[in-house]
Amino acid sequence: MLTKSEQIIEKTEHFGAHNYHPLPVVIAKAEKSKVWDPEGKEYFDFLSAYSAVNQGHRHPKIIAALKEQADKCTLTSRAFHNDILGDFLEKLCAFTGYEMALPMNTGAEAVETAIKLARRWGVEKKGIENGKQELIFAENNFHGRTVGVISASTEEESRVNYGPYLTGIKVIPYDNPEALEAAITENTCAFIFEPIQGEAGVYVPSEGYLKKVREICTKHNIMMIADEVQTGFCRTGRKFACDHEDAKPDAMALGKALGGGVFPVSAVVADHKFMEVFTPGTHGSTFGGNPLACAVAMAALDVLDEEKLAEKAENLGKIFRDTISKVSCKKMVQVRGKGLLNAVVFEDGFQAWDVCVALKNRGVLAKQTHGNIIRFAPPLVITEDELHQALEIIIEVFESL
Ligand code: IF1
Repeated sequence: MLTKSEQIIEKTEHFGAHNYHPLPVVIAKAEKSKVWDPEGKEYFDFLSAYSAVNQGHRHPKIIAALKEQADKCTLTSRAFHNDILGDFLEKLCAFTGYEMALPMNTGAEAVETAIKLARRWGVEKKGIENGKQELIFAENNFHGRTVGVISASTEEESRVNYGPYLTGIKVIPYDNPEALEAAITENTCAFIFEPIQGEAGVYVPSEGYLKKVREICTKHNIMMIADEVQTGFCRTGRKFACDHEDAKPDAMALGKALGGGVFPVSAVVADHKFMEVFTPGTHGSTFGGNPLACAVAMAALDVLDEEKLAEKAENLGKIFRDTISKVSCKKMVQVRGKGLLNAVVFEDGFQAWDVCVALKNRGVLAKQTHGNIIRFAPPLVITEDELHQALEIIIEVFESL
């Protein structure tokens, strides 16, 4: 007899496209920093849906906002105004410190929107001939799955046989200001990058990199565009990862935790002098800015402020890295990260998958990336006590390697 979890996995694999290889665990219920499988086994969630659940699973304030809005109005499209979009945009602008916002749904759409913003700005404000625009990206980036965005990817797995790709893209080494400066031409519109590279294995650039990027972009009149989809909304111990160096981008792509783990909500924020290039009919989305998304996102932003989740991430992140760095495990090479976006790097060729399975069996859910790296990113509402409980399990598993 198959267990309930095994039956569910079998059905999902049978009817679903095989574009994922998940850990063999089924989540049926979730609350705060914990999740449960159909058999009732409890787990600490150390992935947080790749940082989309910063506010914790099913935060009561966010769920209440969802329910209240669901009883009033859920979708209007942008052909008409709705009575909550203005409030949401105002709140997002206040939270991020920008003059304007353009709402979309997923992170990849936000990045696509940023690409369109940069290309159009290049023509209309910088005088680049349409079709000649260039964008600079960093090696080992991850910005989503659309054809446009994977055109900038250096990950063979993400790109394989999906050509032809976008042109006008230059890819430079990350954490290398000289390479950025050398890649800029008169046709360059923007440098689009992650302030900490998530999928690359929580790769934190050298101190001062973000400031230098800011200086170079200003000097050469190109847009500095930060993809804060994963690093944003308090995950790294600040509201946004660029805040660590007070390096304010010209535009940010936002997503994931903007929807509080409840609803897909994304956006691009920028000041008027950039955002004004969008005119009626030149960009849009059926669902972008829908009332349900607005209500959820406003509650999600409130929770980040009210529960001081940036400070919490900063403090708990230190405890996490301090504790892990003292573990005696010969296969472990490094623990790195900022706030509660952390990764443990094992020696080359190490099969971190097996460690993730062992952690799962002990009640901690985490996922490996690039074979030998495990990301640890619990919901920011995890308590210090819960963090210590989870660390005990992680340490036991690491020491048994
Ligand atoms: C998957 C990775 C993380 C992102 C940044 C944009 C997007 C993402 C910096 C696109 C999305 C996701 C997508 C998800 C897994 C996850 C991921 F491992 F694939 F790379 F977090 F590290 N910019 N990241 O990290 O946002 O369109 O997905 O809303 O399974 O593809 P999206």
